[in-house]
Amino acid sequence: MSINLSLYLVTDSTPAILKGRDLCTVVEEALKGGVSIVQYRDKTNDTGVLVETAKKLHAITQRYNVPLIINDRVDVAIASGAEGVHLGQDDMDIEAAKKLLPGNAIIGISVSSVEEARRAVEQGADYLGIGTMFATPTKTNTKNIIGTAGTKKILEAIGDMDRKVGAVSIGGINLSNVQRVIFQSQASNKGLDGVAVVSAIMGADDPKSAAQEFVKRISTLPPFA
Ligand code: TZP
Ligand code: MG
Repeated sequence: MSINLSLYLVTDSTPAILKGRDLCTVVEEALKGGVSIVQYRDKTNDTGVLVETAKKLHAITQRYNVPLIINDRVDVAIASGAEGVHLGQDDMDIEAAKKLLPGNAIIGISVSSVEEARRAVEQGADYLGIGTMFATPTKTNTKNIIGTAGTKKILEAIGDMDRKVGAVSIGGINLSNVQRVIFQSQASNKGLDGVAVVSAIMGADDPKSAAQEFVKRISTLPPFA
């Protein structure tokens, strides 16, 4: 399966972001606006709600032919029929996840250093979520703010490995900085395949038009295949 990482929506179910709106409605608006992949990220609800919500989201993403990725939870990915998982450095390792998931599952992992990135590529990650780009109120317990300079170093290192792996940047990315993020992160041998966004789409008053604006601004990016 080729994965289009160009505009990667990460969900957030907190009241500050949803502002009384329904999660599925907000995600569907973002899909109408052109997000190319969706990650269900929910750090608060219990397992039953996670599976139920993941199934609802999956029914929607399938209509847009967009993969659904589940944050942290391999079990929820399997139970909901989602296309993949996104793991953190403290979650189940990639090799263990591969044993549980179907062979064609997409596995992504968060990395913030060259060492973490090299290890993830060696273990067969399909894509890396590289961050934290900029400090963000959405996730305040981030270890490392790496900026475009740190992101570029990671891209250079994985470009040198000459393996098929996607790369998205995450953290504080919005309509005002997205083009600079892409441009300044470009290494000699690899650029970003996309950007991951939470609040600038999920928290927008009009998530569809926010996504459309992102698509316009990143449309020069080649899709990851
Ligand atoms: N991982 C690193 S930063 C972040 C995650 C999940 C949150 C990014 O949110 P926003 O609102 O796009 O800055
Ligand atoms: Mg995690």
